[in-house]
Amino acid sequence: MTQNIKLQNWVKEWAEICQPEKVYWCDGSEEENQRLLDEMVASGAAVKLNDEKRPGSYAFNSDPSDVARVENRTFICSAKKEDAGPTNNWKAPADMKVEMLEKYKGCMKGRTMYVIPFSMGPLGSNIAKIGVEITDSAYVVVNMRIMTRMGQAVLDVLGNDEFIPCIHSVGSPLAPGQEDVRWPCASNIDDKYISHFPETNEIWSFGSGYGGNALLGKKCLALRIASNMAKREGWLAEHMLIMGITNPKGEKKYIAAAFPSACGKTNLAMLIPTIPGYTVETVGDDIAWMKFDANGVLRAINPEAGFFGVAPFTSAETNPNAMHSADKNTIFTNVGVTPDNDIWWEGIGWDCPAGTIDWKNKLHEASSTEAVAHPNARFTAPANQCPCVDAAWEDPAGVPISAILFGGRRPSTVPLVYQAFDWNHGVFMGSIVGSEVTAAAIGLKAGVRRDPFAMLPFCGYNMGDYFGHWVTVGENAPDKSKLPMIFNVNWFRKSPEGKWLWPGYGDNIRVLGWILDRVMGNVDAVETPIGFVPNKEDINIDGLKGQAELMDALLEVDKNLWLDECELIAEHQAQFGDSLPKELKEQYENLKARLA
Ligand code: TSX
Ligand code: MN
Repeated sequence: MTQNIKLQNWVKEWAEICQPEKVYWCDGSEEENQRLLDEMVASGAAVKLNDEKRPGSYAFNSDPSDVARVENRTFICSAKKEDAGPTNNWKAPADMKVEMLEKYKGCMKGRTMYVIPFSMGPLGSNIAKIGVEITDSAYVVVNMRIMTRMGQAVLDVLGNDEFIPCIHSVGSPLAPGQEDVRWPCASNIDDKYISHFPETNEIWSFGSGYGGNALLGKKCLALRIASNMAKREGWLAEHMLIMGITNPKGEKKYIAAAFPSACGKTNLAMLIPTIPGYTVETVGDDIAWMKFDANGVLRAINPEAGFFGVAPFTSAETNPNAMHSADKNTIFTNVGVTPDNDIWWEGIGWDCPAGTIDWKNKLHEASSTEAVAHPNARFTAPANQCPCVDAAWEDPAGVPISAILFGGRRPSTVPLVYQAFDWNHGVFMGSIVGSEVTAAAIGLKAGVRRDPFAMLPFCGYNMGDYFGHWVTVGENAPDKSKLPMIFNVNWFRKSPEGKWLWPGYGDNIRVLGWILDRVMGNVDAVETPIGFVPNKEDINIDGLKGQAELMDALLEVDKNLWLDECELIAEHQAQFGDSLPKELKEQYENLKARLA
């Protein structure tokens, strides 16, 4: 329990609005967790998986309409529209609250209101932020228990301090005697809202029970709200993995990396090096909070406690460490369940057993072309179960960041790796991150979707101002010589015939090795108009058959393609209008001049 009057009053206030059958304060204990899971198995919402194969693990299937984040229903409710910027949906805070309060009235009838105190970041760390989520979903409770530090211990640390209030409802009240469905949610997309009030640090979510829409500590708090706090307070809240890399000499460096979705961020975070002598260890796979320490070193923490990873095509082949993270005590959502209560998904590495039930709860026929798992199916797994989790992953001081990587899927134009000339050039690099989008890309020029800093769906304020904040962080760095070096990587370059030019996966250590050598000043590089590119003999390709012949194409900087790219960059920059920092306009002009 808590003596925090503000918290007590806030919960009371929302109980009056939502009218739940009862209010339950989560203590985060093992017994509580087991009781909720047992209740969900009894109600048919969850399947308990085979205790021999998947101890402590459960499978849930969502409503077919509630399978992913809803970007067109995600709102930044700042007082001024321009503070949300051109890339966010905006509504005035008061208007949004009036509209949503109508929805929340009586929305928890017949349900339990759970109160979840949670900490993003190690409990008691001065970098950590405490939130409290109110929800009517027990599924949210058991997921938050994996993804955050949750329960009574958080209330003890909170005392009478401020917390970030997060309100969530699946928006599906039960009439007396009405039987529940397996996955309650609002049936109409226009009844879903993921709203953020950055000026008052509030999150209001309604109508969806899925992932980032409902586990409010993650994208909503640790990115959209935290990015606002970070701007105000002079630090960085980023959509980045954090990993430690040790070279054969035993020298260890940490890097942070941002990639748009479907680029294999979790795979990189847990990479198994193919060159002997290198080690990779994981601090986080999704979010980094970074601040300068007293010595002027930029240090990063992972505010999360688990992985909410995409399941399909995760396998012993592509990511054994992710597979082992999910060996036990894991929640699976929208995967197939086999007759012996194991899980299955496309690309898991073995054939689908006969009698598997698909994510829509239907028997999967061998002849069927329908997916067994939804493409956005997930595993929720505790980070401390990751075989390669870094020893410092919970260090409240964070880990020192030596390099920041950006990247995307770029079949042409962008070399395997190149390094920014300086901080502002690196900020420019982050601001033009883009990734190839296929089929659905009709109408999009060159098939590149820009996703600056991989933050397009997660920046909680004007993206132009966000670029400016990155420039300011560099300007205000206590010691500019200690700023991380910035790189762009591209594992996805193809030959004109459409063949991958780089093997990727564990072989990416060969690129990370070069990056470490650059950081330590061990290797020189070729200065090109776009940045420093490796001398091809400095990328270790020992043991890669046929790779030597591909290195020129892989590292090539084609001036004409880059001049075409400049046209696209100009268009991209134009959308930010006056909010685009002059430094980035300058970077663009400089790039064009170097290409001329
Ligand atoms: O995750 C990926 N990474 C990063 C790994 C640390 N993927 C999967 C992307 C979807 C999530 C990759 N796909 C990577 C990569 O580096 N590279 C590729 C492209 C690729 C795919 C298959 C091959 C090579 C490259 N296979 C052969 O060459 C045999
Ligand atoms: Mn992410």
